[in-house]
Amino acid sequence: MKSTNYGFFLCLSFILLISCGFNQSGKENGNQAVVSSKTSPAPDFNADSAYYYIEKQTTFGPRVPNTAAHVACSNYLVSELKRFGAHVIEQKAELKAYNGEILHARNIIGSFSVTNKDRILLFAHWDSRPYADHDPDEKNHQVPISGANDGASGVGVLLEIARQVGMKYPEMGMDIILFDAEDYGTPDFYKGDAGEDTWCLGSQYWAVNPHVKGYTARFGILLDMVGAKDAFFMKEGFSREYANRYVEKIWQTARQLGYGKYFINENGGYITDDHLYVNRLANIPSVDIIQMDKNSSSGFYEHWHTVNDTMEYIDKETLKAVGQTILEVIYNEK
Ligand code: AHN
Ligand code: ZN
Repeated sequence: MKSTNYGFFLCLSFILLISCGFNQSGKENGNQAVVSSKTSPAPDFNADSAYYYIEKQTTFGPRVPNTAAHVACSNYLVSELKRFGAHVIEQKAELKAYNGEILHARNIIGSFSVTNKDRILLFAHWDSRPYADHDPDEKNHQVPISGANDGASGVGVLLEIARQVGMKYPEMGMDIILFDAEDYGTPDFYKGDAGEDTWCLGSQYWAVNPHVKGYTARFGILLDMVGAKDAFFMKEGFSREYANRYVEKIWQTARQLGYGKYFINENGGYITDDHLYVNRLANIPSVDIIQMDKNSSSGFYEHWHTVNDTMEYIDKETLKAVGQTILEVIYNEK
């Protein structure tokens, strides 16, 4: 009698074990596989949290160098990174703009596992453009932009990644760099003689003056304009040229997570962005995740460099697709 009872319970627990195992093995959603959190070491990216960080940045007003809003926002970004447990360095630099103006710039570097030699670098620009020079209304061309997508979206996603990394460290060391003075490039209306390389001043400075002597990373990922509804990211040209292995890894990871409608499996054009200088001057193979659209008049998303680059057009699903893909890449790198 006793032995039959044991047999029954043994059998029952075996059935329970098996059914639990099936529940954990990831479900199918249409034909897009959804990777279960149980099969991946990556934490869940919280898009509400990223959205909040984006909105918060815009409340300071346009983050244009040499303004009070710019200083206030940089203090906020530094304090958030510290709150998440990062070791933070503020790299101050006086940078010359296209018109000769001196910009009081700050690159903000947040590091996790500083003694680990195997590192991943994530970056975005945190300043916003002083001119809406692509606005359909010419009266707006001198108006600074809110830059919810152009600037704040990449930073918001990186802050949420920093929060997650602070709670559970990946195997790799990690640095997040928020570059300044990316978007102070020569405006279309400028009649004077502008020099070369007037965009990406903060990253150009950092790439030749890294925050740590001899700094390097296995690879880098730049997030630029990653928050628009129905955004799509093509494989950018310089990224393919310098870091194709990582382009493939990122786009494949996104597909596996079911985000193939955002990460299009097609080649896009070449864009001068912060990653170009990190690739060329710092020799770190870096990928730009950026919304380019060769069918739009600007070459980018609809509200690029207009007064309408506001929170209204920021979409949490896009933030989730980008943030979860990056977390997946980071936590599976050994
Ligand atoms: C050029 O227009 C050459 N580069 C633009 C890069 C950029 C501007 N990213 C955000 N705003
Ligand atoms: Zn811009």
